[in-house]
Formats: sequence, C-alpha cells, structure tokens
Amino acid sequence: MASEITYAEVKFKNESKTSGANPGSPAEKMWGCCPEHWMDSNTSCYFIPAESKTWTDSKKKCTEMGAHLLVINSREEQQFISKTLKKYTAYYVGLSDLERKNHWQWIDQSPYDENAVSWHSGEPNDSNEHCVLLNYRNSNQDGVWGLNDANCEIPQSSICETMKLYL
Ligand SMILES: [Ca+2]
Ligand SMILES: [Ca+2]
Repeated sequence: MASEITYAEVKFKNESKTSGANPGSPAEKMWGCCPEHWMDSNTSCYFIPAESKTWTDSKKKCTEMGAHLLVINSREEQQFISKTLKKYTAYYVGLSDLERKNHWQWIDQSPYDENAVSWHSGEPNDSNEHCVLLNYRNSNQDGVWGLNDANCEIPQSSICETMKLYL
C-alpha cells in the first residue's frame, strides 16, 4: 500500500522539490507513525480487534486502546479501509442514532456528512437499528462495501482508528 503513489502525489513531490525553503524543506519535515501492528494511511492508523463484541463494547475496546471506532471522513477513507477487510465479516464503525432516530452522529463529534459515506442501497432501513456497520454485499456481480444500520447488541468485528503520532 505504501508503494502506491498516485498522480497527485507525484505532482506534489515534483512541485515541492522546486519550491525552495517553503514548508516541505528538510528541517520542517515531520514523521507520522502508527502504533505497532496498526495499519497506516495518510492521516490515521487503524486496528481490527480480534474479538467480536456489541457496538457499545466495541466502542469501549477502542477507547481502552487510546482510539475510537472508525470515523469515516471521506469516501476515500471508506474505500481505503474497505480494501483491507474480510468480505464476509461485518465491522462496527463509530456511527449511531442512539439519541434520536435517523440523527446520525459520529463518535468523535465530527459533523455527519452523508456525501462522505456510502450506504448500501436501501440503507439505513430500520428505525430499530441504531448502530452502523460496514459490510460487503453481493448485490450484483461485483459486490460492494457499504454501510448498514444494524442491531447494536449483536457481536460483530469492529475497526478502531486513531490519529497518527507526529514526531
Ligand atoms: Ca477517519
Ligand atoms: Ca439496516
């Protein structure tokens, strides 16, 4: 994954070479790192706990590790994380409407932007389902990853996220 460089990044790298002493000069370079065994992306670190738990216990588990359940800030982030998951497992994320029906709230208080996430078609579909998970559905030949509101009490896998540590 680290070896995949997009066109935009190449362009950025080339531009920063010629931009002199602006941010990006060697003295100002910072190193971002993730805890051991956590997955690394541009800005965050991710971890899949080994055990399946209810949504509330999954939330607690992430908190104990100094992290939080996954907060999807962009479609790119959802795509990135989906590529790393097992197809026939469902993963709790940090989105719920426990306080008010269809009032979706991220666990870290990030504003909910429906354009930043991708629900499965027909979801959310049930006013008794308050906790959101990410799973794979074979709705057509290709199959897709998407969000689904589900029963909070069913033990599922989950995804924890934490900020990278900058040195
Ligand atoms: Ca995030
Ligand atoms: Ca549902």
